[in-house]
Amino acid sequence: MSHRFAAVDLGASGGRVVVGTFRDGGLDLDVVHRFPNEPVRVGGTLHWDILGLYREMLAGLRAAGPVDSIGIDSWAVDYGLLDADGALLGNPVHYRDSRTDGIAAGVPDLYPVNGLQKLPFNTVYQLLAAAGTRQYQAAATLLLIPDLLAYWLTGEVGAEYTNASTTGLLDVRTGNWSWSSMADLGLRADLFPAIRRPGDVIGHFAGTPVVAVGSHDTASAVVAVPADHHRFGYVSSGTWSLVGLELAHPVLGDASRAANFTNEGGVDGTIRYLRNVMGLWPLQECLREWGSPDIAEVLGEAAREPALRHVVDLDDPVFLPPGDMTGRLRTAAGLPAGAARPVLTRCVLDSLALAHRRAVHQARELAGTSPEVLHLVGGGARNALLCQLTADATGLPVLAGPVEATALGNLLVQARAAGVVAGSLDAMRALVRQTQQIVRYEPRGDDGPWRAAAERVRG
Ligand code: LRH
Repeated sequence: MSHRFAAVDLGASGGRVVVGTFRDGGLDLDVVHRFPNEPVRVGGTLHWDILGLYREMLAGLRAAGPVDSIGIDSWAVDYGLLDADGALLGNPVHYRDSRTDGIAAGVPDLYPVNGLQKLPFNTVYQLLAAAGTRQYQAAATLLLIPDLLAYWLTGEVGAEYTNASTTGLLDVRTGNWSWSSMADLGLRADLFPAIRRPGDVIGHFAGTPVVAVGSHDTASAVVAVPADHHRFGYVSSGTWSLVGLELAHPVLGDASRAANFTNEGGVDGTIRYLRNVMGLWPLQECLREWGSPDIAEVLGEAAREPALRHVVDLDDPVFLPPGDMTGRLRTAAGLPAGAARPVLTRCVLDSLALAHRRAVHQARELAGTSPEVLHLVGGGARNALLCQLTADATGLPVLAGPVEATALGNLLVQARAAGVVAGSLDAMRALVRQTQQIVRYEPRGDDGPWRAAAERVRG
């Protein structure tokens, strides 16, 4: 007897619809539809093309054919506003838009309540930036992106917990909206629908159940980390690198706040204790400037460059917005205008490995646990140079894969809700280990050059 589920997985640079077939204890993945996610600048504001994404999602679901259920995940923090008739009020704004510049600095510390790192684009700051607009005043409901798409499929509103935990308005201690934070900030509490949990049935689309999953893509990716014990760290590697640990309880102390570590809600009441590292975004932007050359060729050139010659602090917010990434990298690294493609690529990858190192070291200190391995999941697991450099920089073996961790985590939560796979996170991870390809990278060389580079970058 086999069961098929469809995962809709939207990343900042592209989306996919993946069918997972569970049969005789095995699991096959089939990416039935891929599509680009291209933001659109209108009237000076950077938007998501949400209707285009919805159209592609429908095309993917058609290509998937009959399935037992559908689950949707996407990047975090962004939202659409509905009016009282349920119509979308304007296109969702992209978290890389400049409307939130400078907002976070003026907001009182919410860390003891939300446990969230201060990223300029957290939903709470976006809402404060939007609070004076007529759109905000006219809104009846706020839906995060996967909840918005699920609403269009089913007509049901709600706020999935893992993604709600990235808004800055969820109380990490209770797992429910922090009405007091909303009141303190003067934000409209009536916009926020009830919280739903991964595994809940949201509604139906053409007779097929739509099931809440870890709708924050990173939450789904962490479900599919193929760990066989609890002493592991992870890097969910894509446009961002989300680097951290899985914990049973949040870490809310001053040192954690100062290091800007976040306590995001995970599946099954876990805490995703992590930091956002700039990830492959700077490289993606360079590739766009270079006219999308063959990535294997670009990485091959970079691998032949000397290590750690040019490093920058990739955590610097200067790298957040789109456009002229090569220029910003050259300025930060002190490179001449003519700096060649291999030099810049190597600079980004060495710097990213260095940022992984820093986040892993900090997580270890702040949470007081020592990971024995680092699981690197997501698209970055295909990048052998990045995986090796991350092993070298952190001094930990890197277990790379699965590449489609996010879609897998989405599928596993659906399969569990349907009673097709066993209940615990450990059991789901065992299935990932048995069915997916994992590549191991051992750390090479000594720590000295990495330590020196880390000092150069951070002073
Ligand atoms: C990764 C991600 C990350 C968020 C960012 C906005 O796709 O969801 O976890 O911080 O996008």
